[in-house]
Amino acid sequence: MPFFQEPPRLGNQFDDDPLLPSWIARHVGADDPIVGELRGLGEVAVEYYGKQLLDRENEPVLTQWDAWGQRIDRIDVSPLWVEAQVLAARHGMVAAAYEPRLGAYARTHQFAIVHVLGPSLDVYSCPLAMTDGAARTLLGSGDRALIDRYVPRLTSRDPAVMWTSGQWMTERTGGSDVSGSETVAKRDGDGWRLYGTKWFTSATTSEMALTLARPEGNGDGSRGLALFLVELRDANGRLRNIAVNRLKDKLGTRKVPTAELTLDGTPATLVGSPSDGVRGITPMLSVTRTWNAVCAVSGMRRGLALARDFARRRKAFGALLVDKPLHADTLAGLEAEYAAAFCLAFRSVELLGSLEQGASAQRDADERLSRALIPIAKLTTAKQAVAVASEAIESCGGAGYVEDTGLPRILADAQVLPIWEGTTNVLSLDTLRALGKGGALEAIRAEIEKNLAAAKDPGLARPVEATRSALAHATAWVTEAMTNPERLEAGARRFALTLGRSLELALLVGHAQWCLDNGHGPRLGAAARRFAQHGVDLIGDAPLDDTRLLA
Ligand code: MFK
Repeated sequence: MPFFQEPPRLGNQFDDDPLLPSWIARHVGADDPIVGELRGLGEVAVEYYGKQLLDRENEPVLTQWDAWGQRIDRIDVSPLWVEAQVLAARHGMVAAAYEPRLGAYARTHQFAIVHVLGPSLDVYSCPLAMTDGAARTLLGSGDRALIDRYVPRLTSRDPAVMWTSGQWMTERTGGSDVSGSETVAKRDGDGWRLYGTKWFTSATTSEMALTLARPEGNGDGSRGLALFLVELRDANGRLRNIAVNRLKDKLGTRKVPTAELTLDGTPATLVGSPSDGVRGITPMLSVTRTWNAVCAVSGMRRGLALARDFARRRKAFGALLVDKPLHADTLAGLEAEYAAAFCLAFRSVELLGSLEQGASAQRDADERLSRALIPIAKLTTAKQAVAVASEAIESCGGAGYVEDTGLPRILADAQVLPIWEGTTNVLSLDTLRALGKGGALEAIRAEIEKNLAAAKDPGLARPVEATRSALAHATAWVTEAMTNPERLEAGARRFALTLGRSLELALLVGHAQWCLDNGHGPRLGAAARRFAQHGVDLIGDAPLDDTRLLA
């Protein structure tokens, strides 16, 4: 009988997760009904992983013309995406965040669902993230008519009622610097109409979108942009003066129907004031960047679940891979990165939840912390997601590089995470901007110290020391670099990543101590020690003259 390798399999995606059950027990309660709900979803995730593999080759198709020559621009998504829309609504992947039962922990509930189920839904997280961001932006606008018309749809659990929303910011002039946006908004007797080309519009099948455009007569730059809401189709399902020029041929997220669009008199509704649209859309950015961090950790988790299982099925050189010291060492390092990233992503989630509830006496401090924590969490976890995905597929050997195993998609899909919603460099600069508002660095230091102070176990002493030392170095560096703008900007990424990794280690230490105290075992202490060993402090100036020679 010739040898055939068994493929890696998934177990229940809630029970098998080394972090989520203890995090829920600590923050929501081990007896809360969401534990049973998440366990049920852990099985749904396994079922849909199987469907995902079968659906692997189905991609969105754009049909621009019908048989009789009419321009129709219809996009058909993959069969799994059709099912994902129903699952996402029923399981409240957006709605759970807006439901009152868990108060400030509604966000933890929502993102736990996303974490368990999301990796089996072929990046349907993309339209959901933007839908959630649109609901939050409209609520923040205070415009009663818009809130009453759209928020109940965006946050519905009924698949027949729920709408998704896009977010159209990127034009040919730029995705990071949107100040040169060329889309013009003109006002006629019927209201506003938009004219221009949107270069990268994810999930074009959504029913509505939030977008930026420059009202005629407004000045140049981003201040002259305004925020608009577009309903894509009329009552007959026809696109409202929108042409889909083509779908993007992307490295990953291939199930997401990302398109180039031309708007030629598209009716739109102004959201907020007729200028300062970038500021108007920032609630969307905070929500989608939090989604990005959670999707980064859930992607890591999926890669590791498969790599761990493979190591228990695959024999080489006379033993299972899991029993080979070097293979076990490699997996342990990846698990430590995942554990640290999880803590930072879910702490961002918790802050978002407590800010949205509004009543906290801590509100000002939370606001300062959250403004800095969101870009830091997004950029740090996205980089980890790519590194972990790359190692996870490598740990499956050649199978990890062969498309019909489904494994290469994990890496290709992870690679979008440091790019969309703000690249690592753009978010590093955003971190500096957030710290520049005052009080944010102190809020980060207080957050780190609160978690380190909880550590009593002697096994956590080294991680505590590594965190304090990295934070002190980062604080000293930024204080000094502040006087030299070129040095500050050049070192912004190393600085932001040092804050990110220090926060991760502190939060991991805090959770490890809680686990020790509450019967959840010593595993996270091991993760903290291993993560500290990987290095937290990335500060260190590269001489600017060398940079000029090299770049
Ligand atoms: C799995 C998850 C899936 C997620 C869905 C993915 C969908 C993918 C579709 C896309 O990729 S859409 C494109 C995403 N593009 C970006 O995220 C843009 C990246 N660029 C930036 O973030 C730039 O920093 C930014 C465009 C915001 C800079 O613009 P400006 O014109 O230079 O704005 P400016 O002057 O810095 O900020 C304007 C105001 O907004 C300021 O307020 P004030 O006027 O009161 O001073 C800023 O403080 C404020 N602001 C800017 N960024 C903020 C913010 N406020 C809060 N949070 C922020 N992040």
